[in-house]
Amino acid sequence: MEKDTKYMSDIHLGEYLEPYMGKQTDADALVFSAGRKRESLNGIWHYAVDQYDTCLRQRWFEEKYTDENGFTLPVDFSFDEWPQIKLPCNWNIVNERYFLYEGSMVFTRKFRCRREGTERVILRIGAANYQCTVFLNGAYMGMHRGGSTPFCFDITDFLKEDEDNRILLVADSTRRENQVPEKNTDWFNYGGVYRDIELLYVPKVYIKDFQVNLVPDGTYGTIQAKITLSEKISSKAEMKIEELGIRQEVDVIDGEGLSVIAANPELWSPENPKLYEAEVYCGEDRVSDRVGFREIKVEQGEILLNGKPLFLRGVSCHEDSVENGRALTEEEMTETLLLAKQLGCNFMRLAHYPHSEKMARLADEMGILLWEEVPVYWAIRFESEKTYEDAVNQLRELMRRDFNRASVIIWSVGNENADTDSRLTFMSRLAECAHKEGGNRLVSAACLVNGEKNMIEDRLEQYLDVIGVNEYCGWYTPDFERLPNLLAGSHPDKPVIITEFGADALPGHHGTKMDKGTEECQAYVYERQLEELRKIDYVKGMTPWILYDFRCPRRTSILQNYYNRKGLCAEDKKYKKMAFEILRDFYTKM
Ligand code: GCB
Repeated sequence: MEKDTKYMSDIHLGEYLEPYMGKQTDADALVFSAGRKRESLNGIWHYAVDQYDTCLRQRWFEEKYTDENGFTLPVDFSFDEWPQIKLPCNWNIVNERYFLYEGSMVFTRKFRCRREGTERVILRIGAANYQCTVFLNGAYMGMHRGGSTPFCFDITDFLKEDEDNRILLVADSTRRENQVPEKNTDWFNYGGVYRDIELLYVPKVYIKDFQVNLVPDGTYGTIQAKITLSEKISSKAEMKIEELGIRQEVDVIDGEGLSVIAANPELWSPENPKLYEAEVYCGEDRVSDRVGFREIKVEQGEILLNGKPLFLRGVSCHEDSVENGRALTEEEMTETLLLAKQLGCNFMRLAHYPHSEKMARLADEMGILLWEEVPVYWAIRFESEKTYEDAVNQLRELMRRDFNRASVIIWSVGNENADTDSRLTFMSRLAECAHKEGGNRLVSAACLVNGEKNMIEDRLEQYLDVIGVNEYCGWYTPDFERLPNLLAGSHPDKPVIITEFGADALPGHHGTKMDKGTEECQAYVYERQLEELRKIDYVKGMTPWILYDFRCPRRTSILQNYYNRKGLCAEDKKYKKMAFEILRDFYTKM
């Protein structure tokens, strides 16, 4: 990028974003982070609303206070005098004035960094919605697209030792046409840097990625470990799982090492979520992870976990809280998982974007199987290659982040997308990528029903292992008789998960089962749905919509008050609607 700032001309540039776009970080830049020396940059930052993107137009990050001749320049920022905010967070919730703000917000702070010897320093940001540009000490590090996945930059060469470093982030939550998701969704567009901001300290040559899993060959007797180094060198690594007596030397050739080890781990399952500490040593580096070993597959219409048929007693869930928006605390995540357990669930659908990586870690610990999804939601630009690159990168970042999570058994490549040719090409490519890079998981998508034929029929099915079906009989489709007809008239050759059904109910609002918006009406929809779904052999799971009410700008009726009210619980996650008990009863008697 050109350095020189022309104060008067820069602000008039229409294409001011262009120069930033060329330096986009992606899944390949992610650095394995578990078990590493790290330092948190969470905490107090200074911030300013930057509605017109002046920081990027005028390059505030260069912090130029005088010109070449020493004349004082006018500046439109005061980094260290700006108000303070505690990151990570969603600004919409932290300050009521920004509740509906969508656009850029600039965040900055100073930090000191104590690097030892030749250590390198990687900046890792857990998530920033949607676009985030990153600057350090006046230099542009790069940008990231995608509002829910982590990203990394090696910032070593720009760091100052023993003095303050200035970091500056511009998080831009603008909804745009060419993004994933698009402009229109059914959830709240929370802005901000809302997951952990950290520095990872790594040796000069480091372990870039470590993937470990049970080999899915039906023997449950082999573990596989894949080690990727930051450089294409040859070396030796060691993989240890003390509890299993494993200490295995791994040959690393051209930066890659693969080891296949005979072992008999206790298998991970919801009933027995057994985890082991796995460590890798290579040169000066060491990483570790708590991992479970399990096998998932589909055979003859059954979903098999560790060889045994499984019914997925699930529920869908958004990442949303009254107090914290999408920046859930670990306590809130635990509360959500416990709520699902109370409901009798062994499975959750984390809709419609990657939830926090902590959620998957907690699910590993607590024994809840997961469906994870990328926000290829409703209508996006399926014909655009740029949009595809964005979508596939988000998928790859998610898969890389959660590769070692035993709980994650399904990658979903999207939700409710009309069955057009361009969508088929787009999403089949995503499914292929998930099969190739996603480890031992099933690939799915939440598909629409063919309404005209009233059939489960979508051309994408041929690329999926399990078919997700969203149907709203009794709600959006008022005629309930369509449900038995739909189920009886469809002959899918793969297991089906009913990924959505449901109805809105305002907590505490009562009436008859015919009164929309009452708890009785929602409960009735659940009763009728369960009565029909239980009879169908090919239905191997369900994730009704949804565990708790969540904020949604589209929902403006008096009963909704900007909330999607299809929750089984109210937005406080405490109040349980009548339908909660109906589903709980169904699941616990199964
Ligand atoms: C759907 C969507 C989900 C919505 C839900 C609803 O089919 O997949 O994102 O929130 O319906 O409540 O309308």
